[in-house]
Amino acid sequence: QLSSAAVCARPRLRLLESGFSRRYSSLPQKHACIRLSPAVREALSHGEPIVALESTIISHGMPYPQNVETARLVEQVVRESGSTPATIALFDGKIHVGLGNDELERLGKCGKAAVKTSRRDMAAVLSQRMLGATTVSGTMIAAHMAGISVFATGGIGGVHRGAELTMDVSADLTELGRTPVAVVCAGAKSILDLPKTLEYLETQGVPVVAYGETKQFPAFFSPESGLLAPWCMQTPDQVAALIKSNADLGLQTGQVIAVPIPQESAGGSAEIERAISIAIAELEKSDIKGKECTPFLLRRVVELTGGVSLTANIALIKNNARVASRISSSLAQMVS
Ligand code: PSU
Ligand code: MN
Repeated sequence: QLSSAAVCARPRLRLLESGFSRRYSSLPQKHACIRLSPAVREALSHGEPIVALESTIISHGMPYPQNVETARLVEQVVRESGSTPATIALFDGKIHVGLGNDELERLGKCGKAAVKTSRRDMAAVLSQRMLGATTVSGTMIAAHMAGISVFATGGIGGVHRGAELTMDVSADLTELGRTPVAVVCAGAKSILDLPKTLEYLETQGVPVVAYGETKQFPAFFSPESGLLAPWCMQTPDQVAALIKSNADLGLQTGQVIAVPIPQESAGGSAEIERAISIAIAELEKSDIKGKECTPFLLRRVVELTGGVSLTANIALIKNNARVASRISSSLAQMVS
């Protein structure tokens, strides 16, 4: 006696046996909820390099209009370094991979009224046809569905200070443990507990790579955190080979490629660290909880430094986009 689920599964099984899945598994047509931009579709179909970009950084990470300007600049950097940018956000019940100018503008203007969307929120935002800005975790899910394996952002979420009481651990970290996308970032902000963040990434089986002439895991605004990174690599080819080996092994884990902020943009880091301490003290006195914590801290640090942190933030994102674009180019050549 076959269950109805087994009966329904039969035609699909036949398709699998006929090689359907093997031939088409990396093409996203099978995901009806994805809408690729023409440029991204073109790049995917030719095996050309692509870099995914997140959108929470636009809606919740920076004020308008710098957020939209930065998003455009970052896309330009990706193009100039040889890859196609794919900024990801949720509009009208679809995952948009590659945004047009109007969509970027809509997202930037909407700001915090957009839903900050991590794994937990994806299905709810899509089903309710809301405007969703994807975090690192949400962007990784969408990038992987679209067949994109390199993603650039500013910083990843992590284990929050005091997590031993609050259990506030970013969904970015568990996503890195289950979704094979390389996240190129400037490490994590010292609003977080960085030693615990590295411990948690080890538990999740995520290789963390310090990129360039450094042995340390970078702390976003500062090139140094005082913590050694488990791996160090100096070239895009080395990182591309890591990503390829991970796939060859069939591992479903992502990678953190941590690029120190360029020296010339790191000047304000002492002032920024002071602002971070103040912002954390304010957070502790407030009743802000959960997913509102990170946006609150990001906003206060920008305000307290009078924009110094914003300038550094923009510089490091562009730098990460450049590195990601080169890694993606190297990977595309390696697998072609
Ligand atoms: N850290 C930053 N800038 C950001 C974020 C984190 O320095 O914009 C955003 C990213 O979208 C990240 C998310 O995925 O915040 C993590 O939020 P939470 O800590 O609530 O998991
Ligand atoms: Mn959290």
